[in-house]
Amino acid sequence: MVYQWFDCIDAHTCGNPVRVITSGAPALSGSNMFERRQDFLAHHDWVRKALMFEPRGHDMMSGSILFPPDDPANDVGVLYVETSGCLPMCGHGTIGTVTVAIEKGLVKPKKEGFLNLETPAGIVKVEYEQKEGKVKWVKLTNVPSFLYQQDIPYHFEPLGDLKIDIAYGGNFYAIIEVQENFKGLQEYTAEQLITWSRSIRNELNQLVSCIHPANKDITGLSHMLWCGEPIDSNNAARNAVFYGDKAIDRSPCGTGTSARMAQRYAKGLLKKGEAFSHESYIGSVFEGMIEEELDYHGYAAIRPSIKGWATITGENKILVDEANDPYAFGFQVI
Ligand code: PYC
Repeated sequence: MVYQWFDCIDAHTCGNPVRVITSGAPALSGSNMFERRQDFLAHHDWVRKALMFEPRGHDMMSGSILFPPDDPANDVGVLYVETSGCLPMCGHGTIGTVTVAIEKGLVKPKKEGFLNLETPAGIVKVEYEQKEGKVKWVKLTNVPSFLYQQDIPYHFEPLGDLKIDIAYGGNFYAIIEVQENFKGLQEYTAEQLITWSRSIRNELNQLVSCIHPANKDITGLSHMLWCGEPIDSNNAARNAVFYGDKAIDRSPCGTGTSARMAQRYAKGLLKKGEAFSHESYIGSVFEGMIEEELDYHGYAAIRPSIKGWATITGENKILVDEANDPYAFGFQVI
């Protein structure tokens, strides 16, 4: 019978939750974060469900667990946990995790203002600024990101004929730009976007096989990115990312922004060094930039950076008590 306390520090990145689990999480086997992720999913996934799902979490909940790095040249390893599973990479999760780790002294950077993170998707370099104890901003330089497939014709009732792009930015994204039969996310309710996303994602996964060119175990279209007009016309664009079964990202989504920048780069709409300020559903903003152009397994890829902020909201001591709680391992209402 599981009886386990977990210490967590709760935060949010531009509106989206990040729960950093600081004690109670299992030790994992594997020689890198991708292998540890596989071990976690195979043997310890109850921890994720207990801490992300209701009644201890909610539909948007996501978080992380920190590990010592495999390569001593790096600062820390990060496992991302959320309602939909363990993402290879999470941008808002990284910004929140770094903010918590630095402000609470969980990680001692080898060089002040810089961290090298080992994530399941690869090495992510981070810069941050701390003033009077508070981390003001975090900028991450993401894994290679690329347009995977372009202009996939797709008929969807009630919208009609659509053209959809698929791009990778640490996760695979279907991107639905404003077009004749999709007027922009501002014209629809969050409920509509969620319901449509679920069915389009299912069908696209039957039509297109998404397999990462360098890691055949990173598969599947997991996220839907709907585009629209920015609320603040100073920003380049707005997006709503659907993930899990019911969630719209409250942040502008780091891996989604990376995927969208890669898509725009491949279409000649964004150049190296050009700023890309990306708004979320609630109007919060990530600053994106193409740091590097690269040929990645035959794809015209980029290495994007994403800059944003996070703030701690509380400290949380959470109990999972199997003997006394029928919902110890959580539930979802879908
Ligand atoms: O920021 O990369 C991100 C992310 C993925 C899912 C929710 N947020």
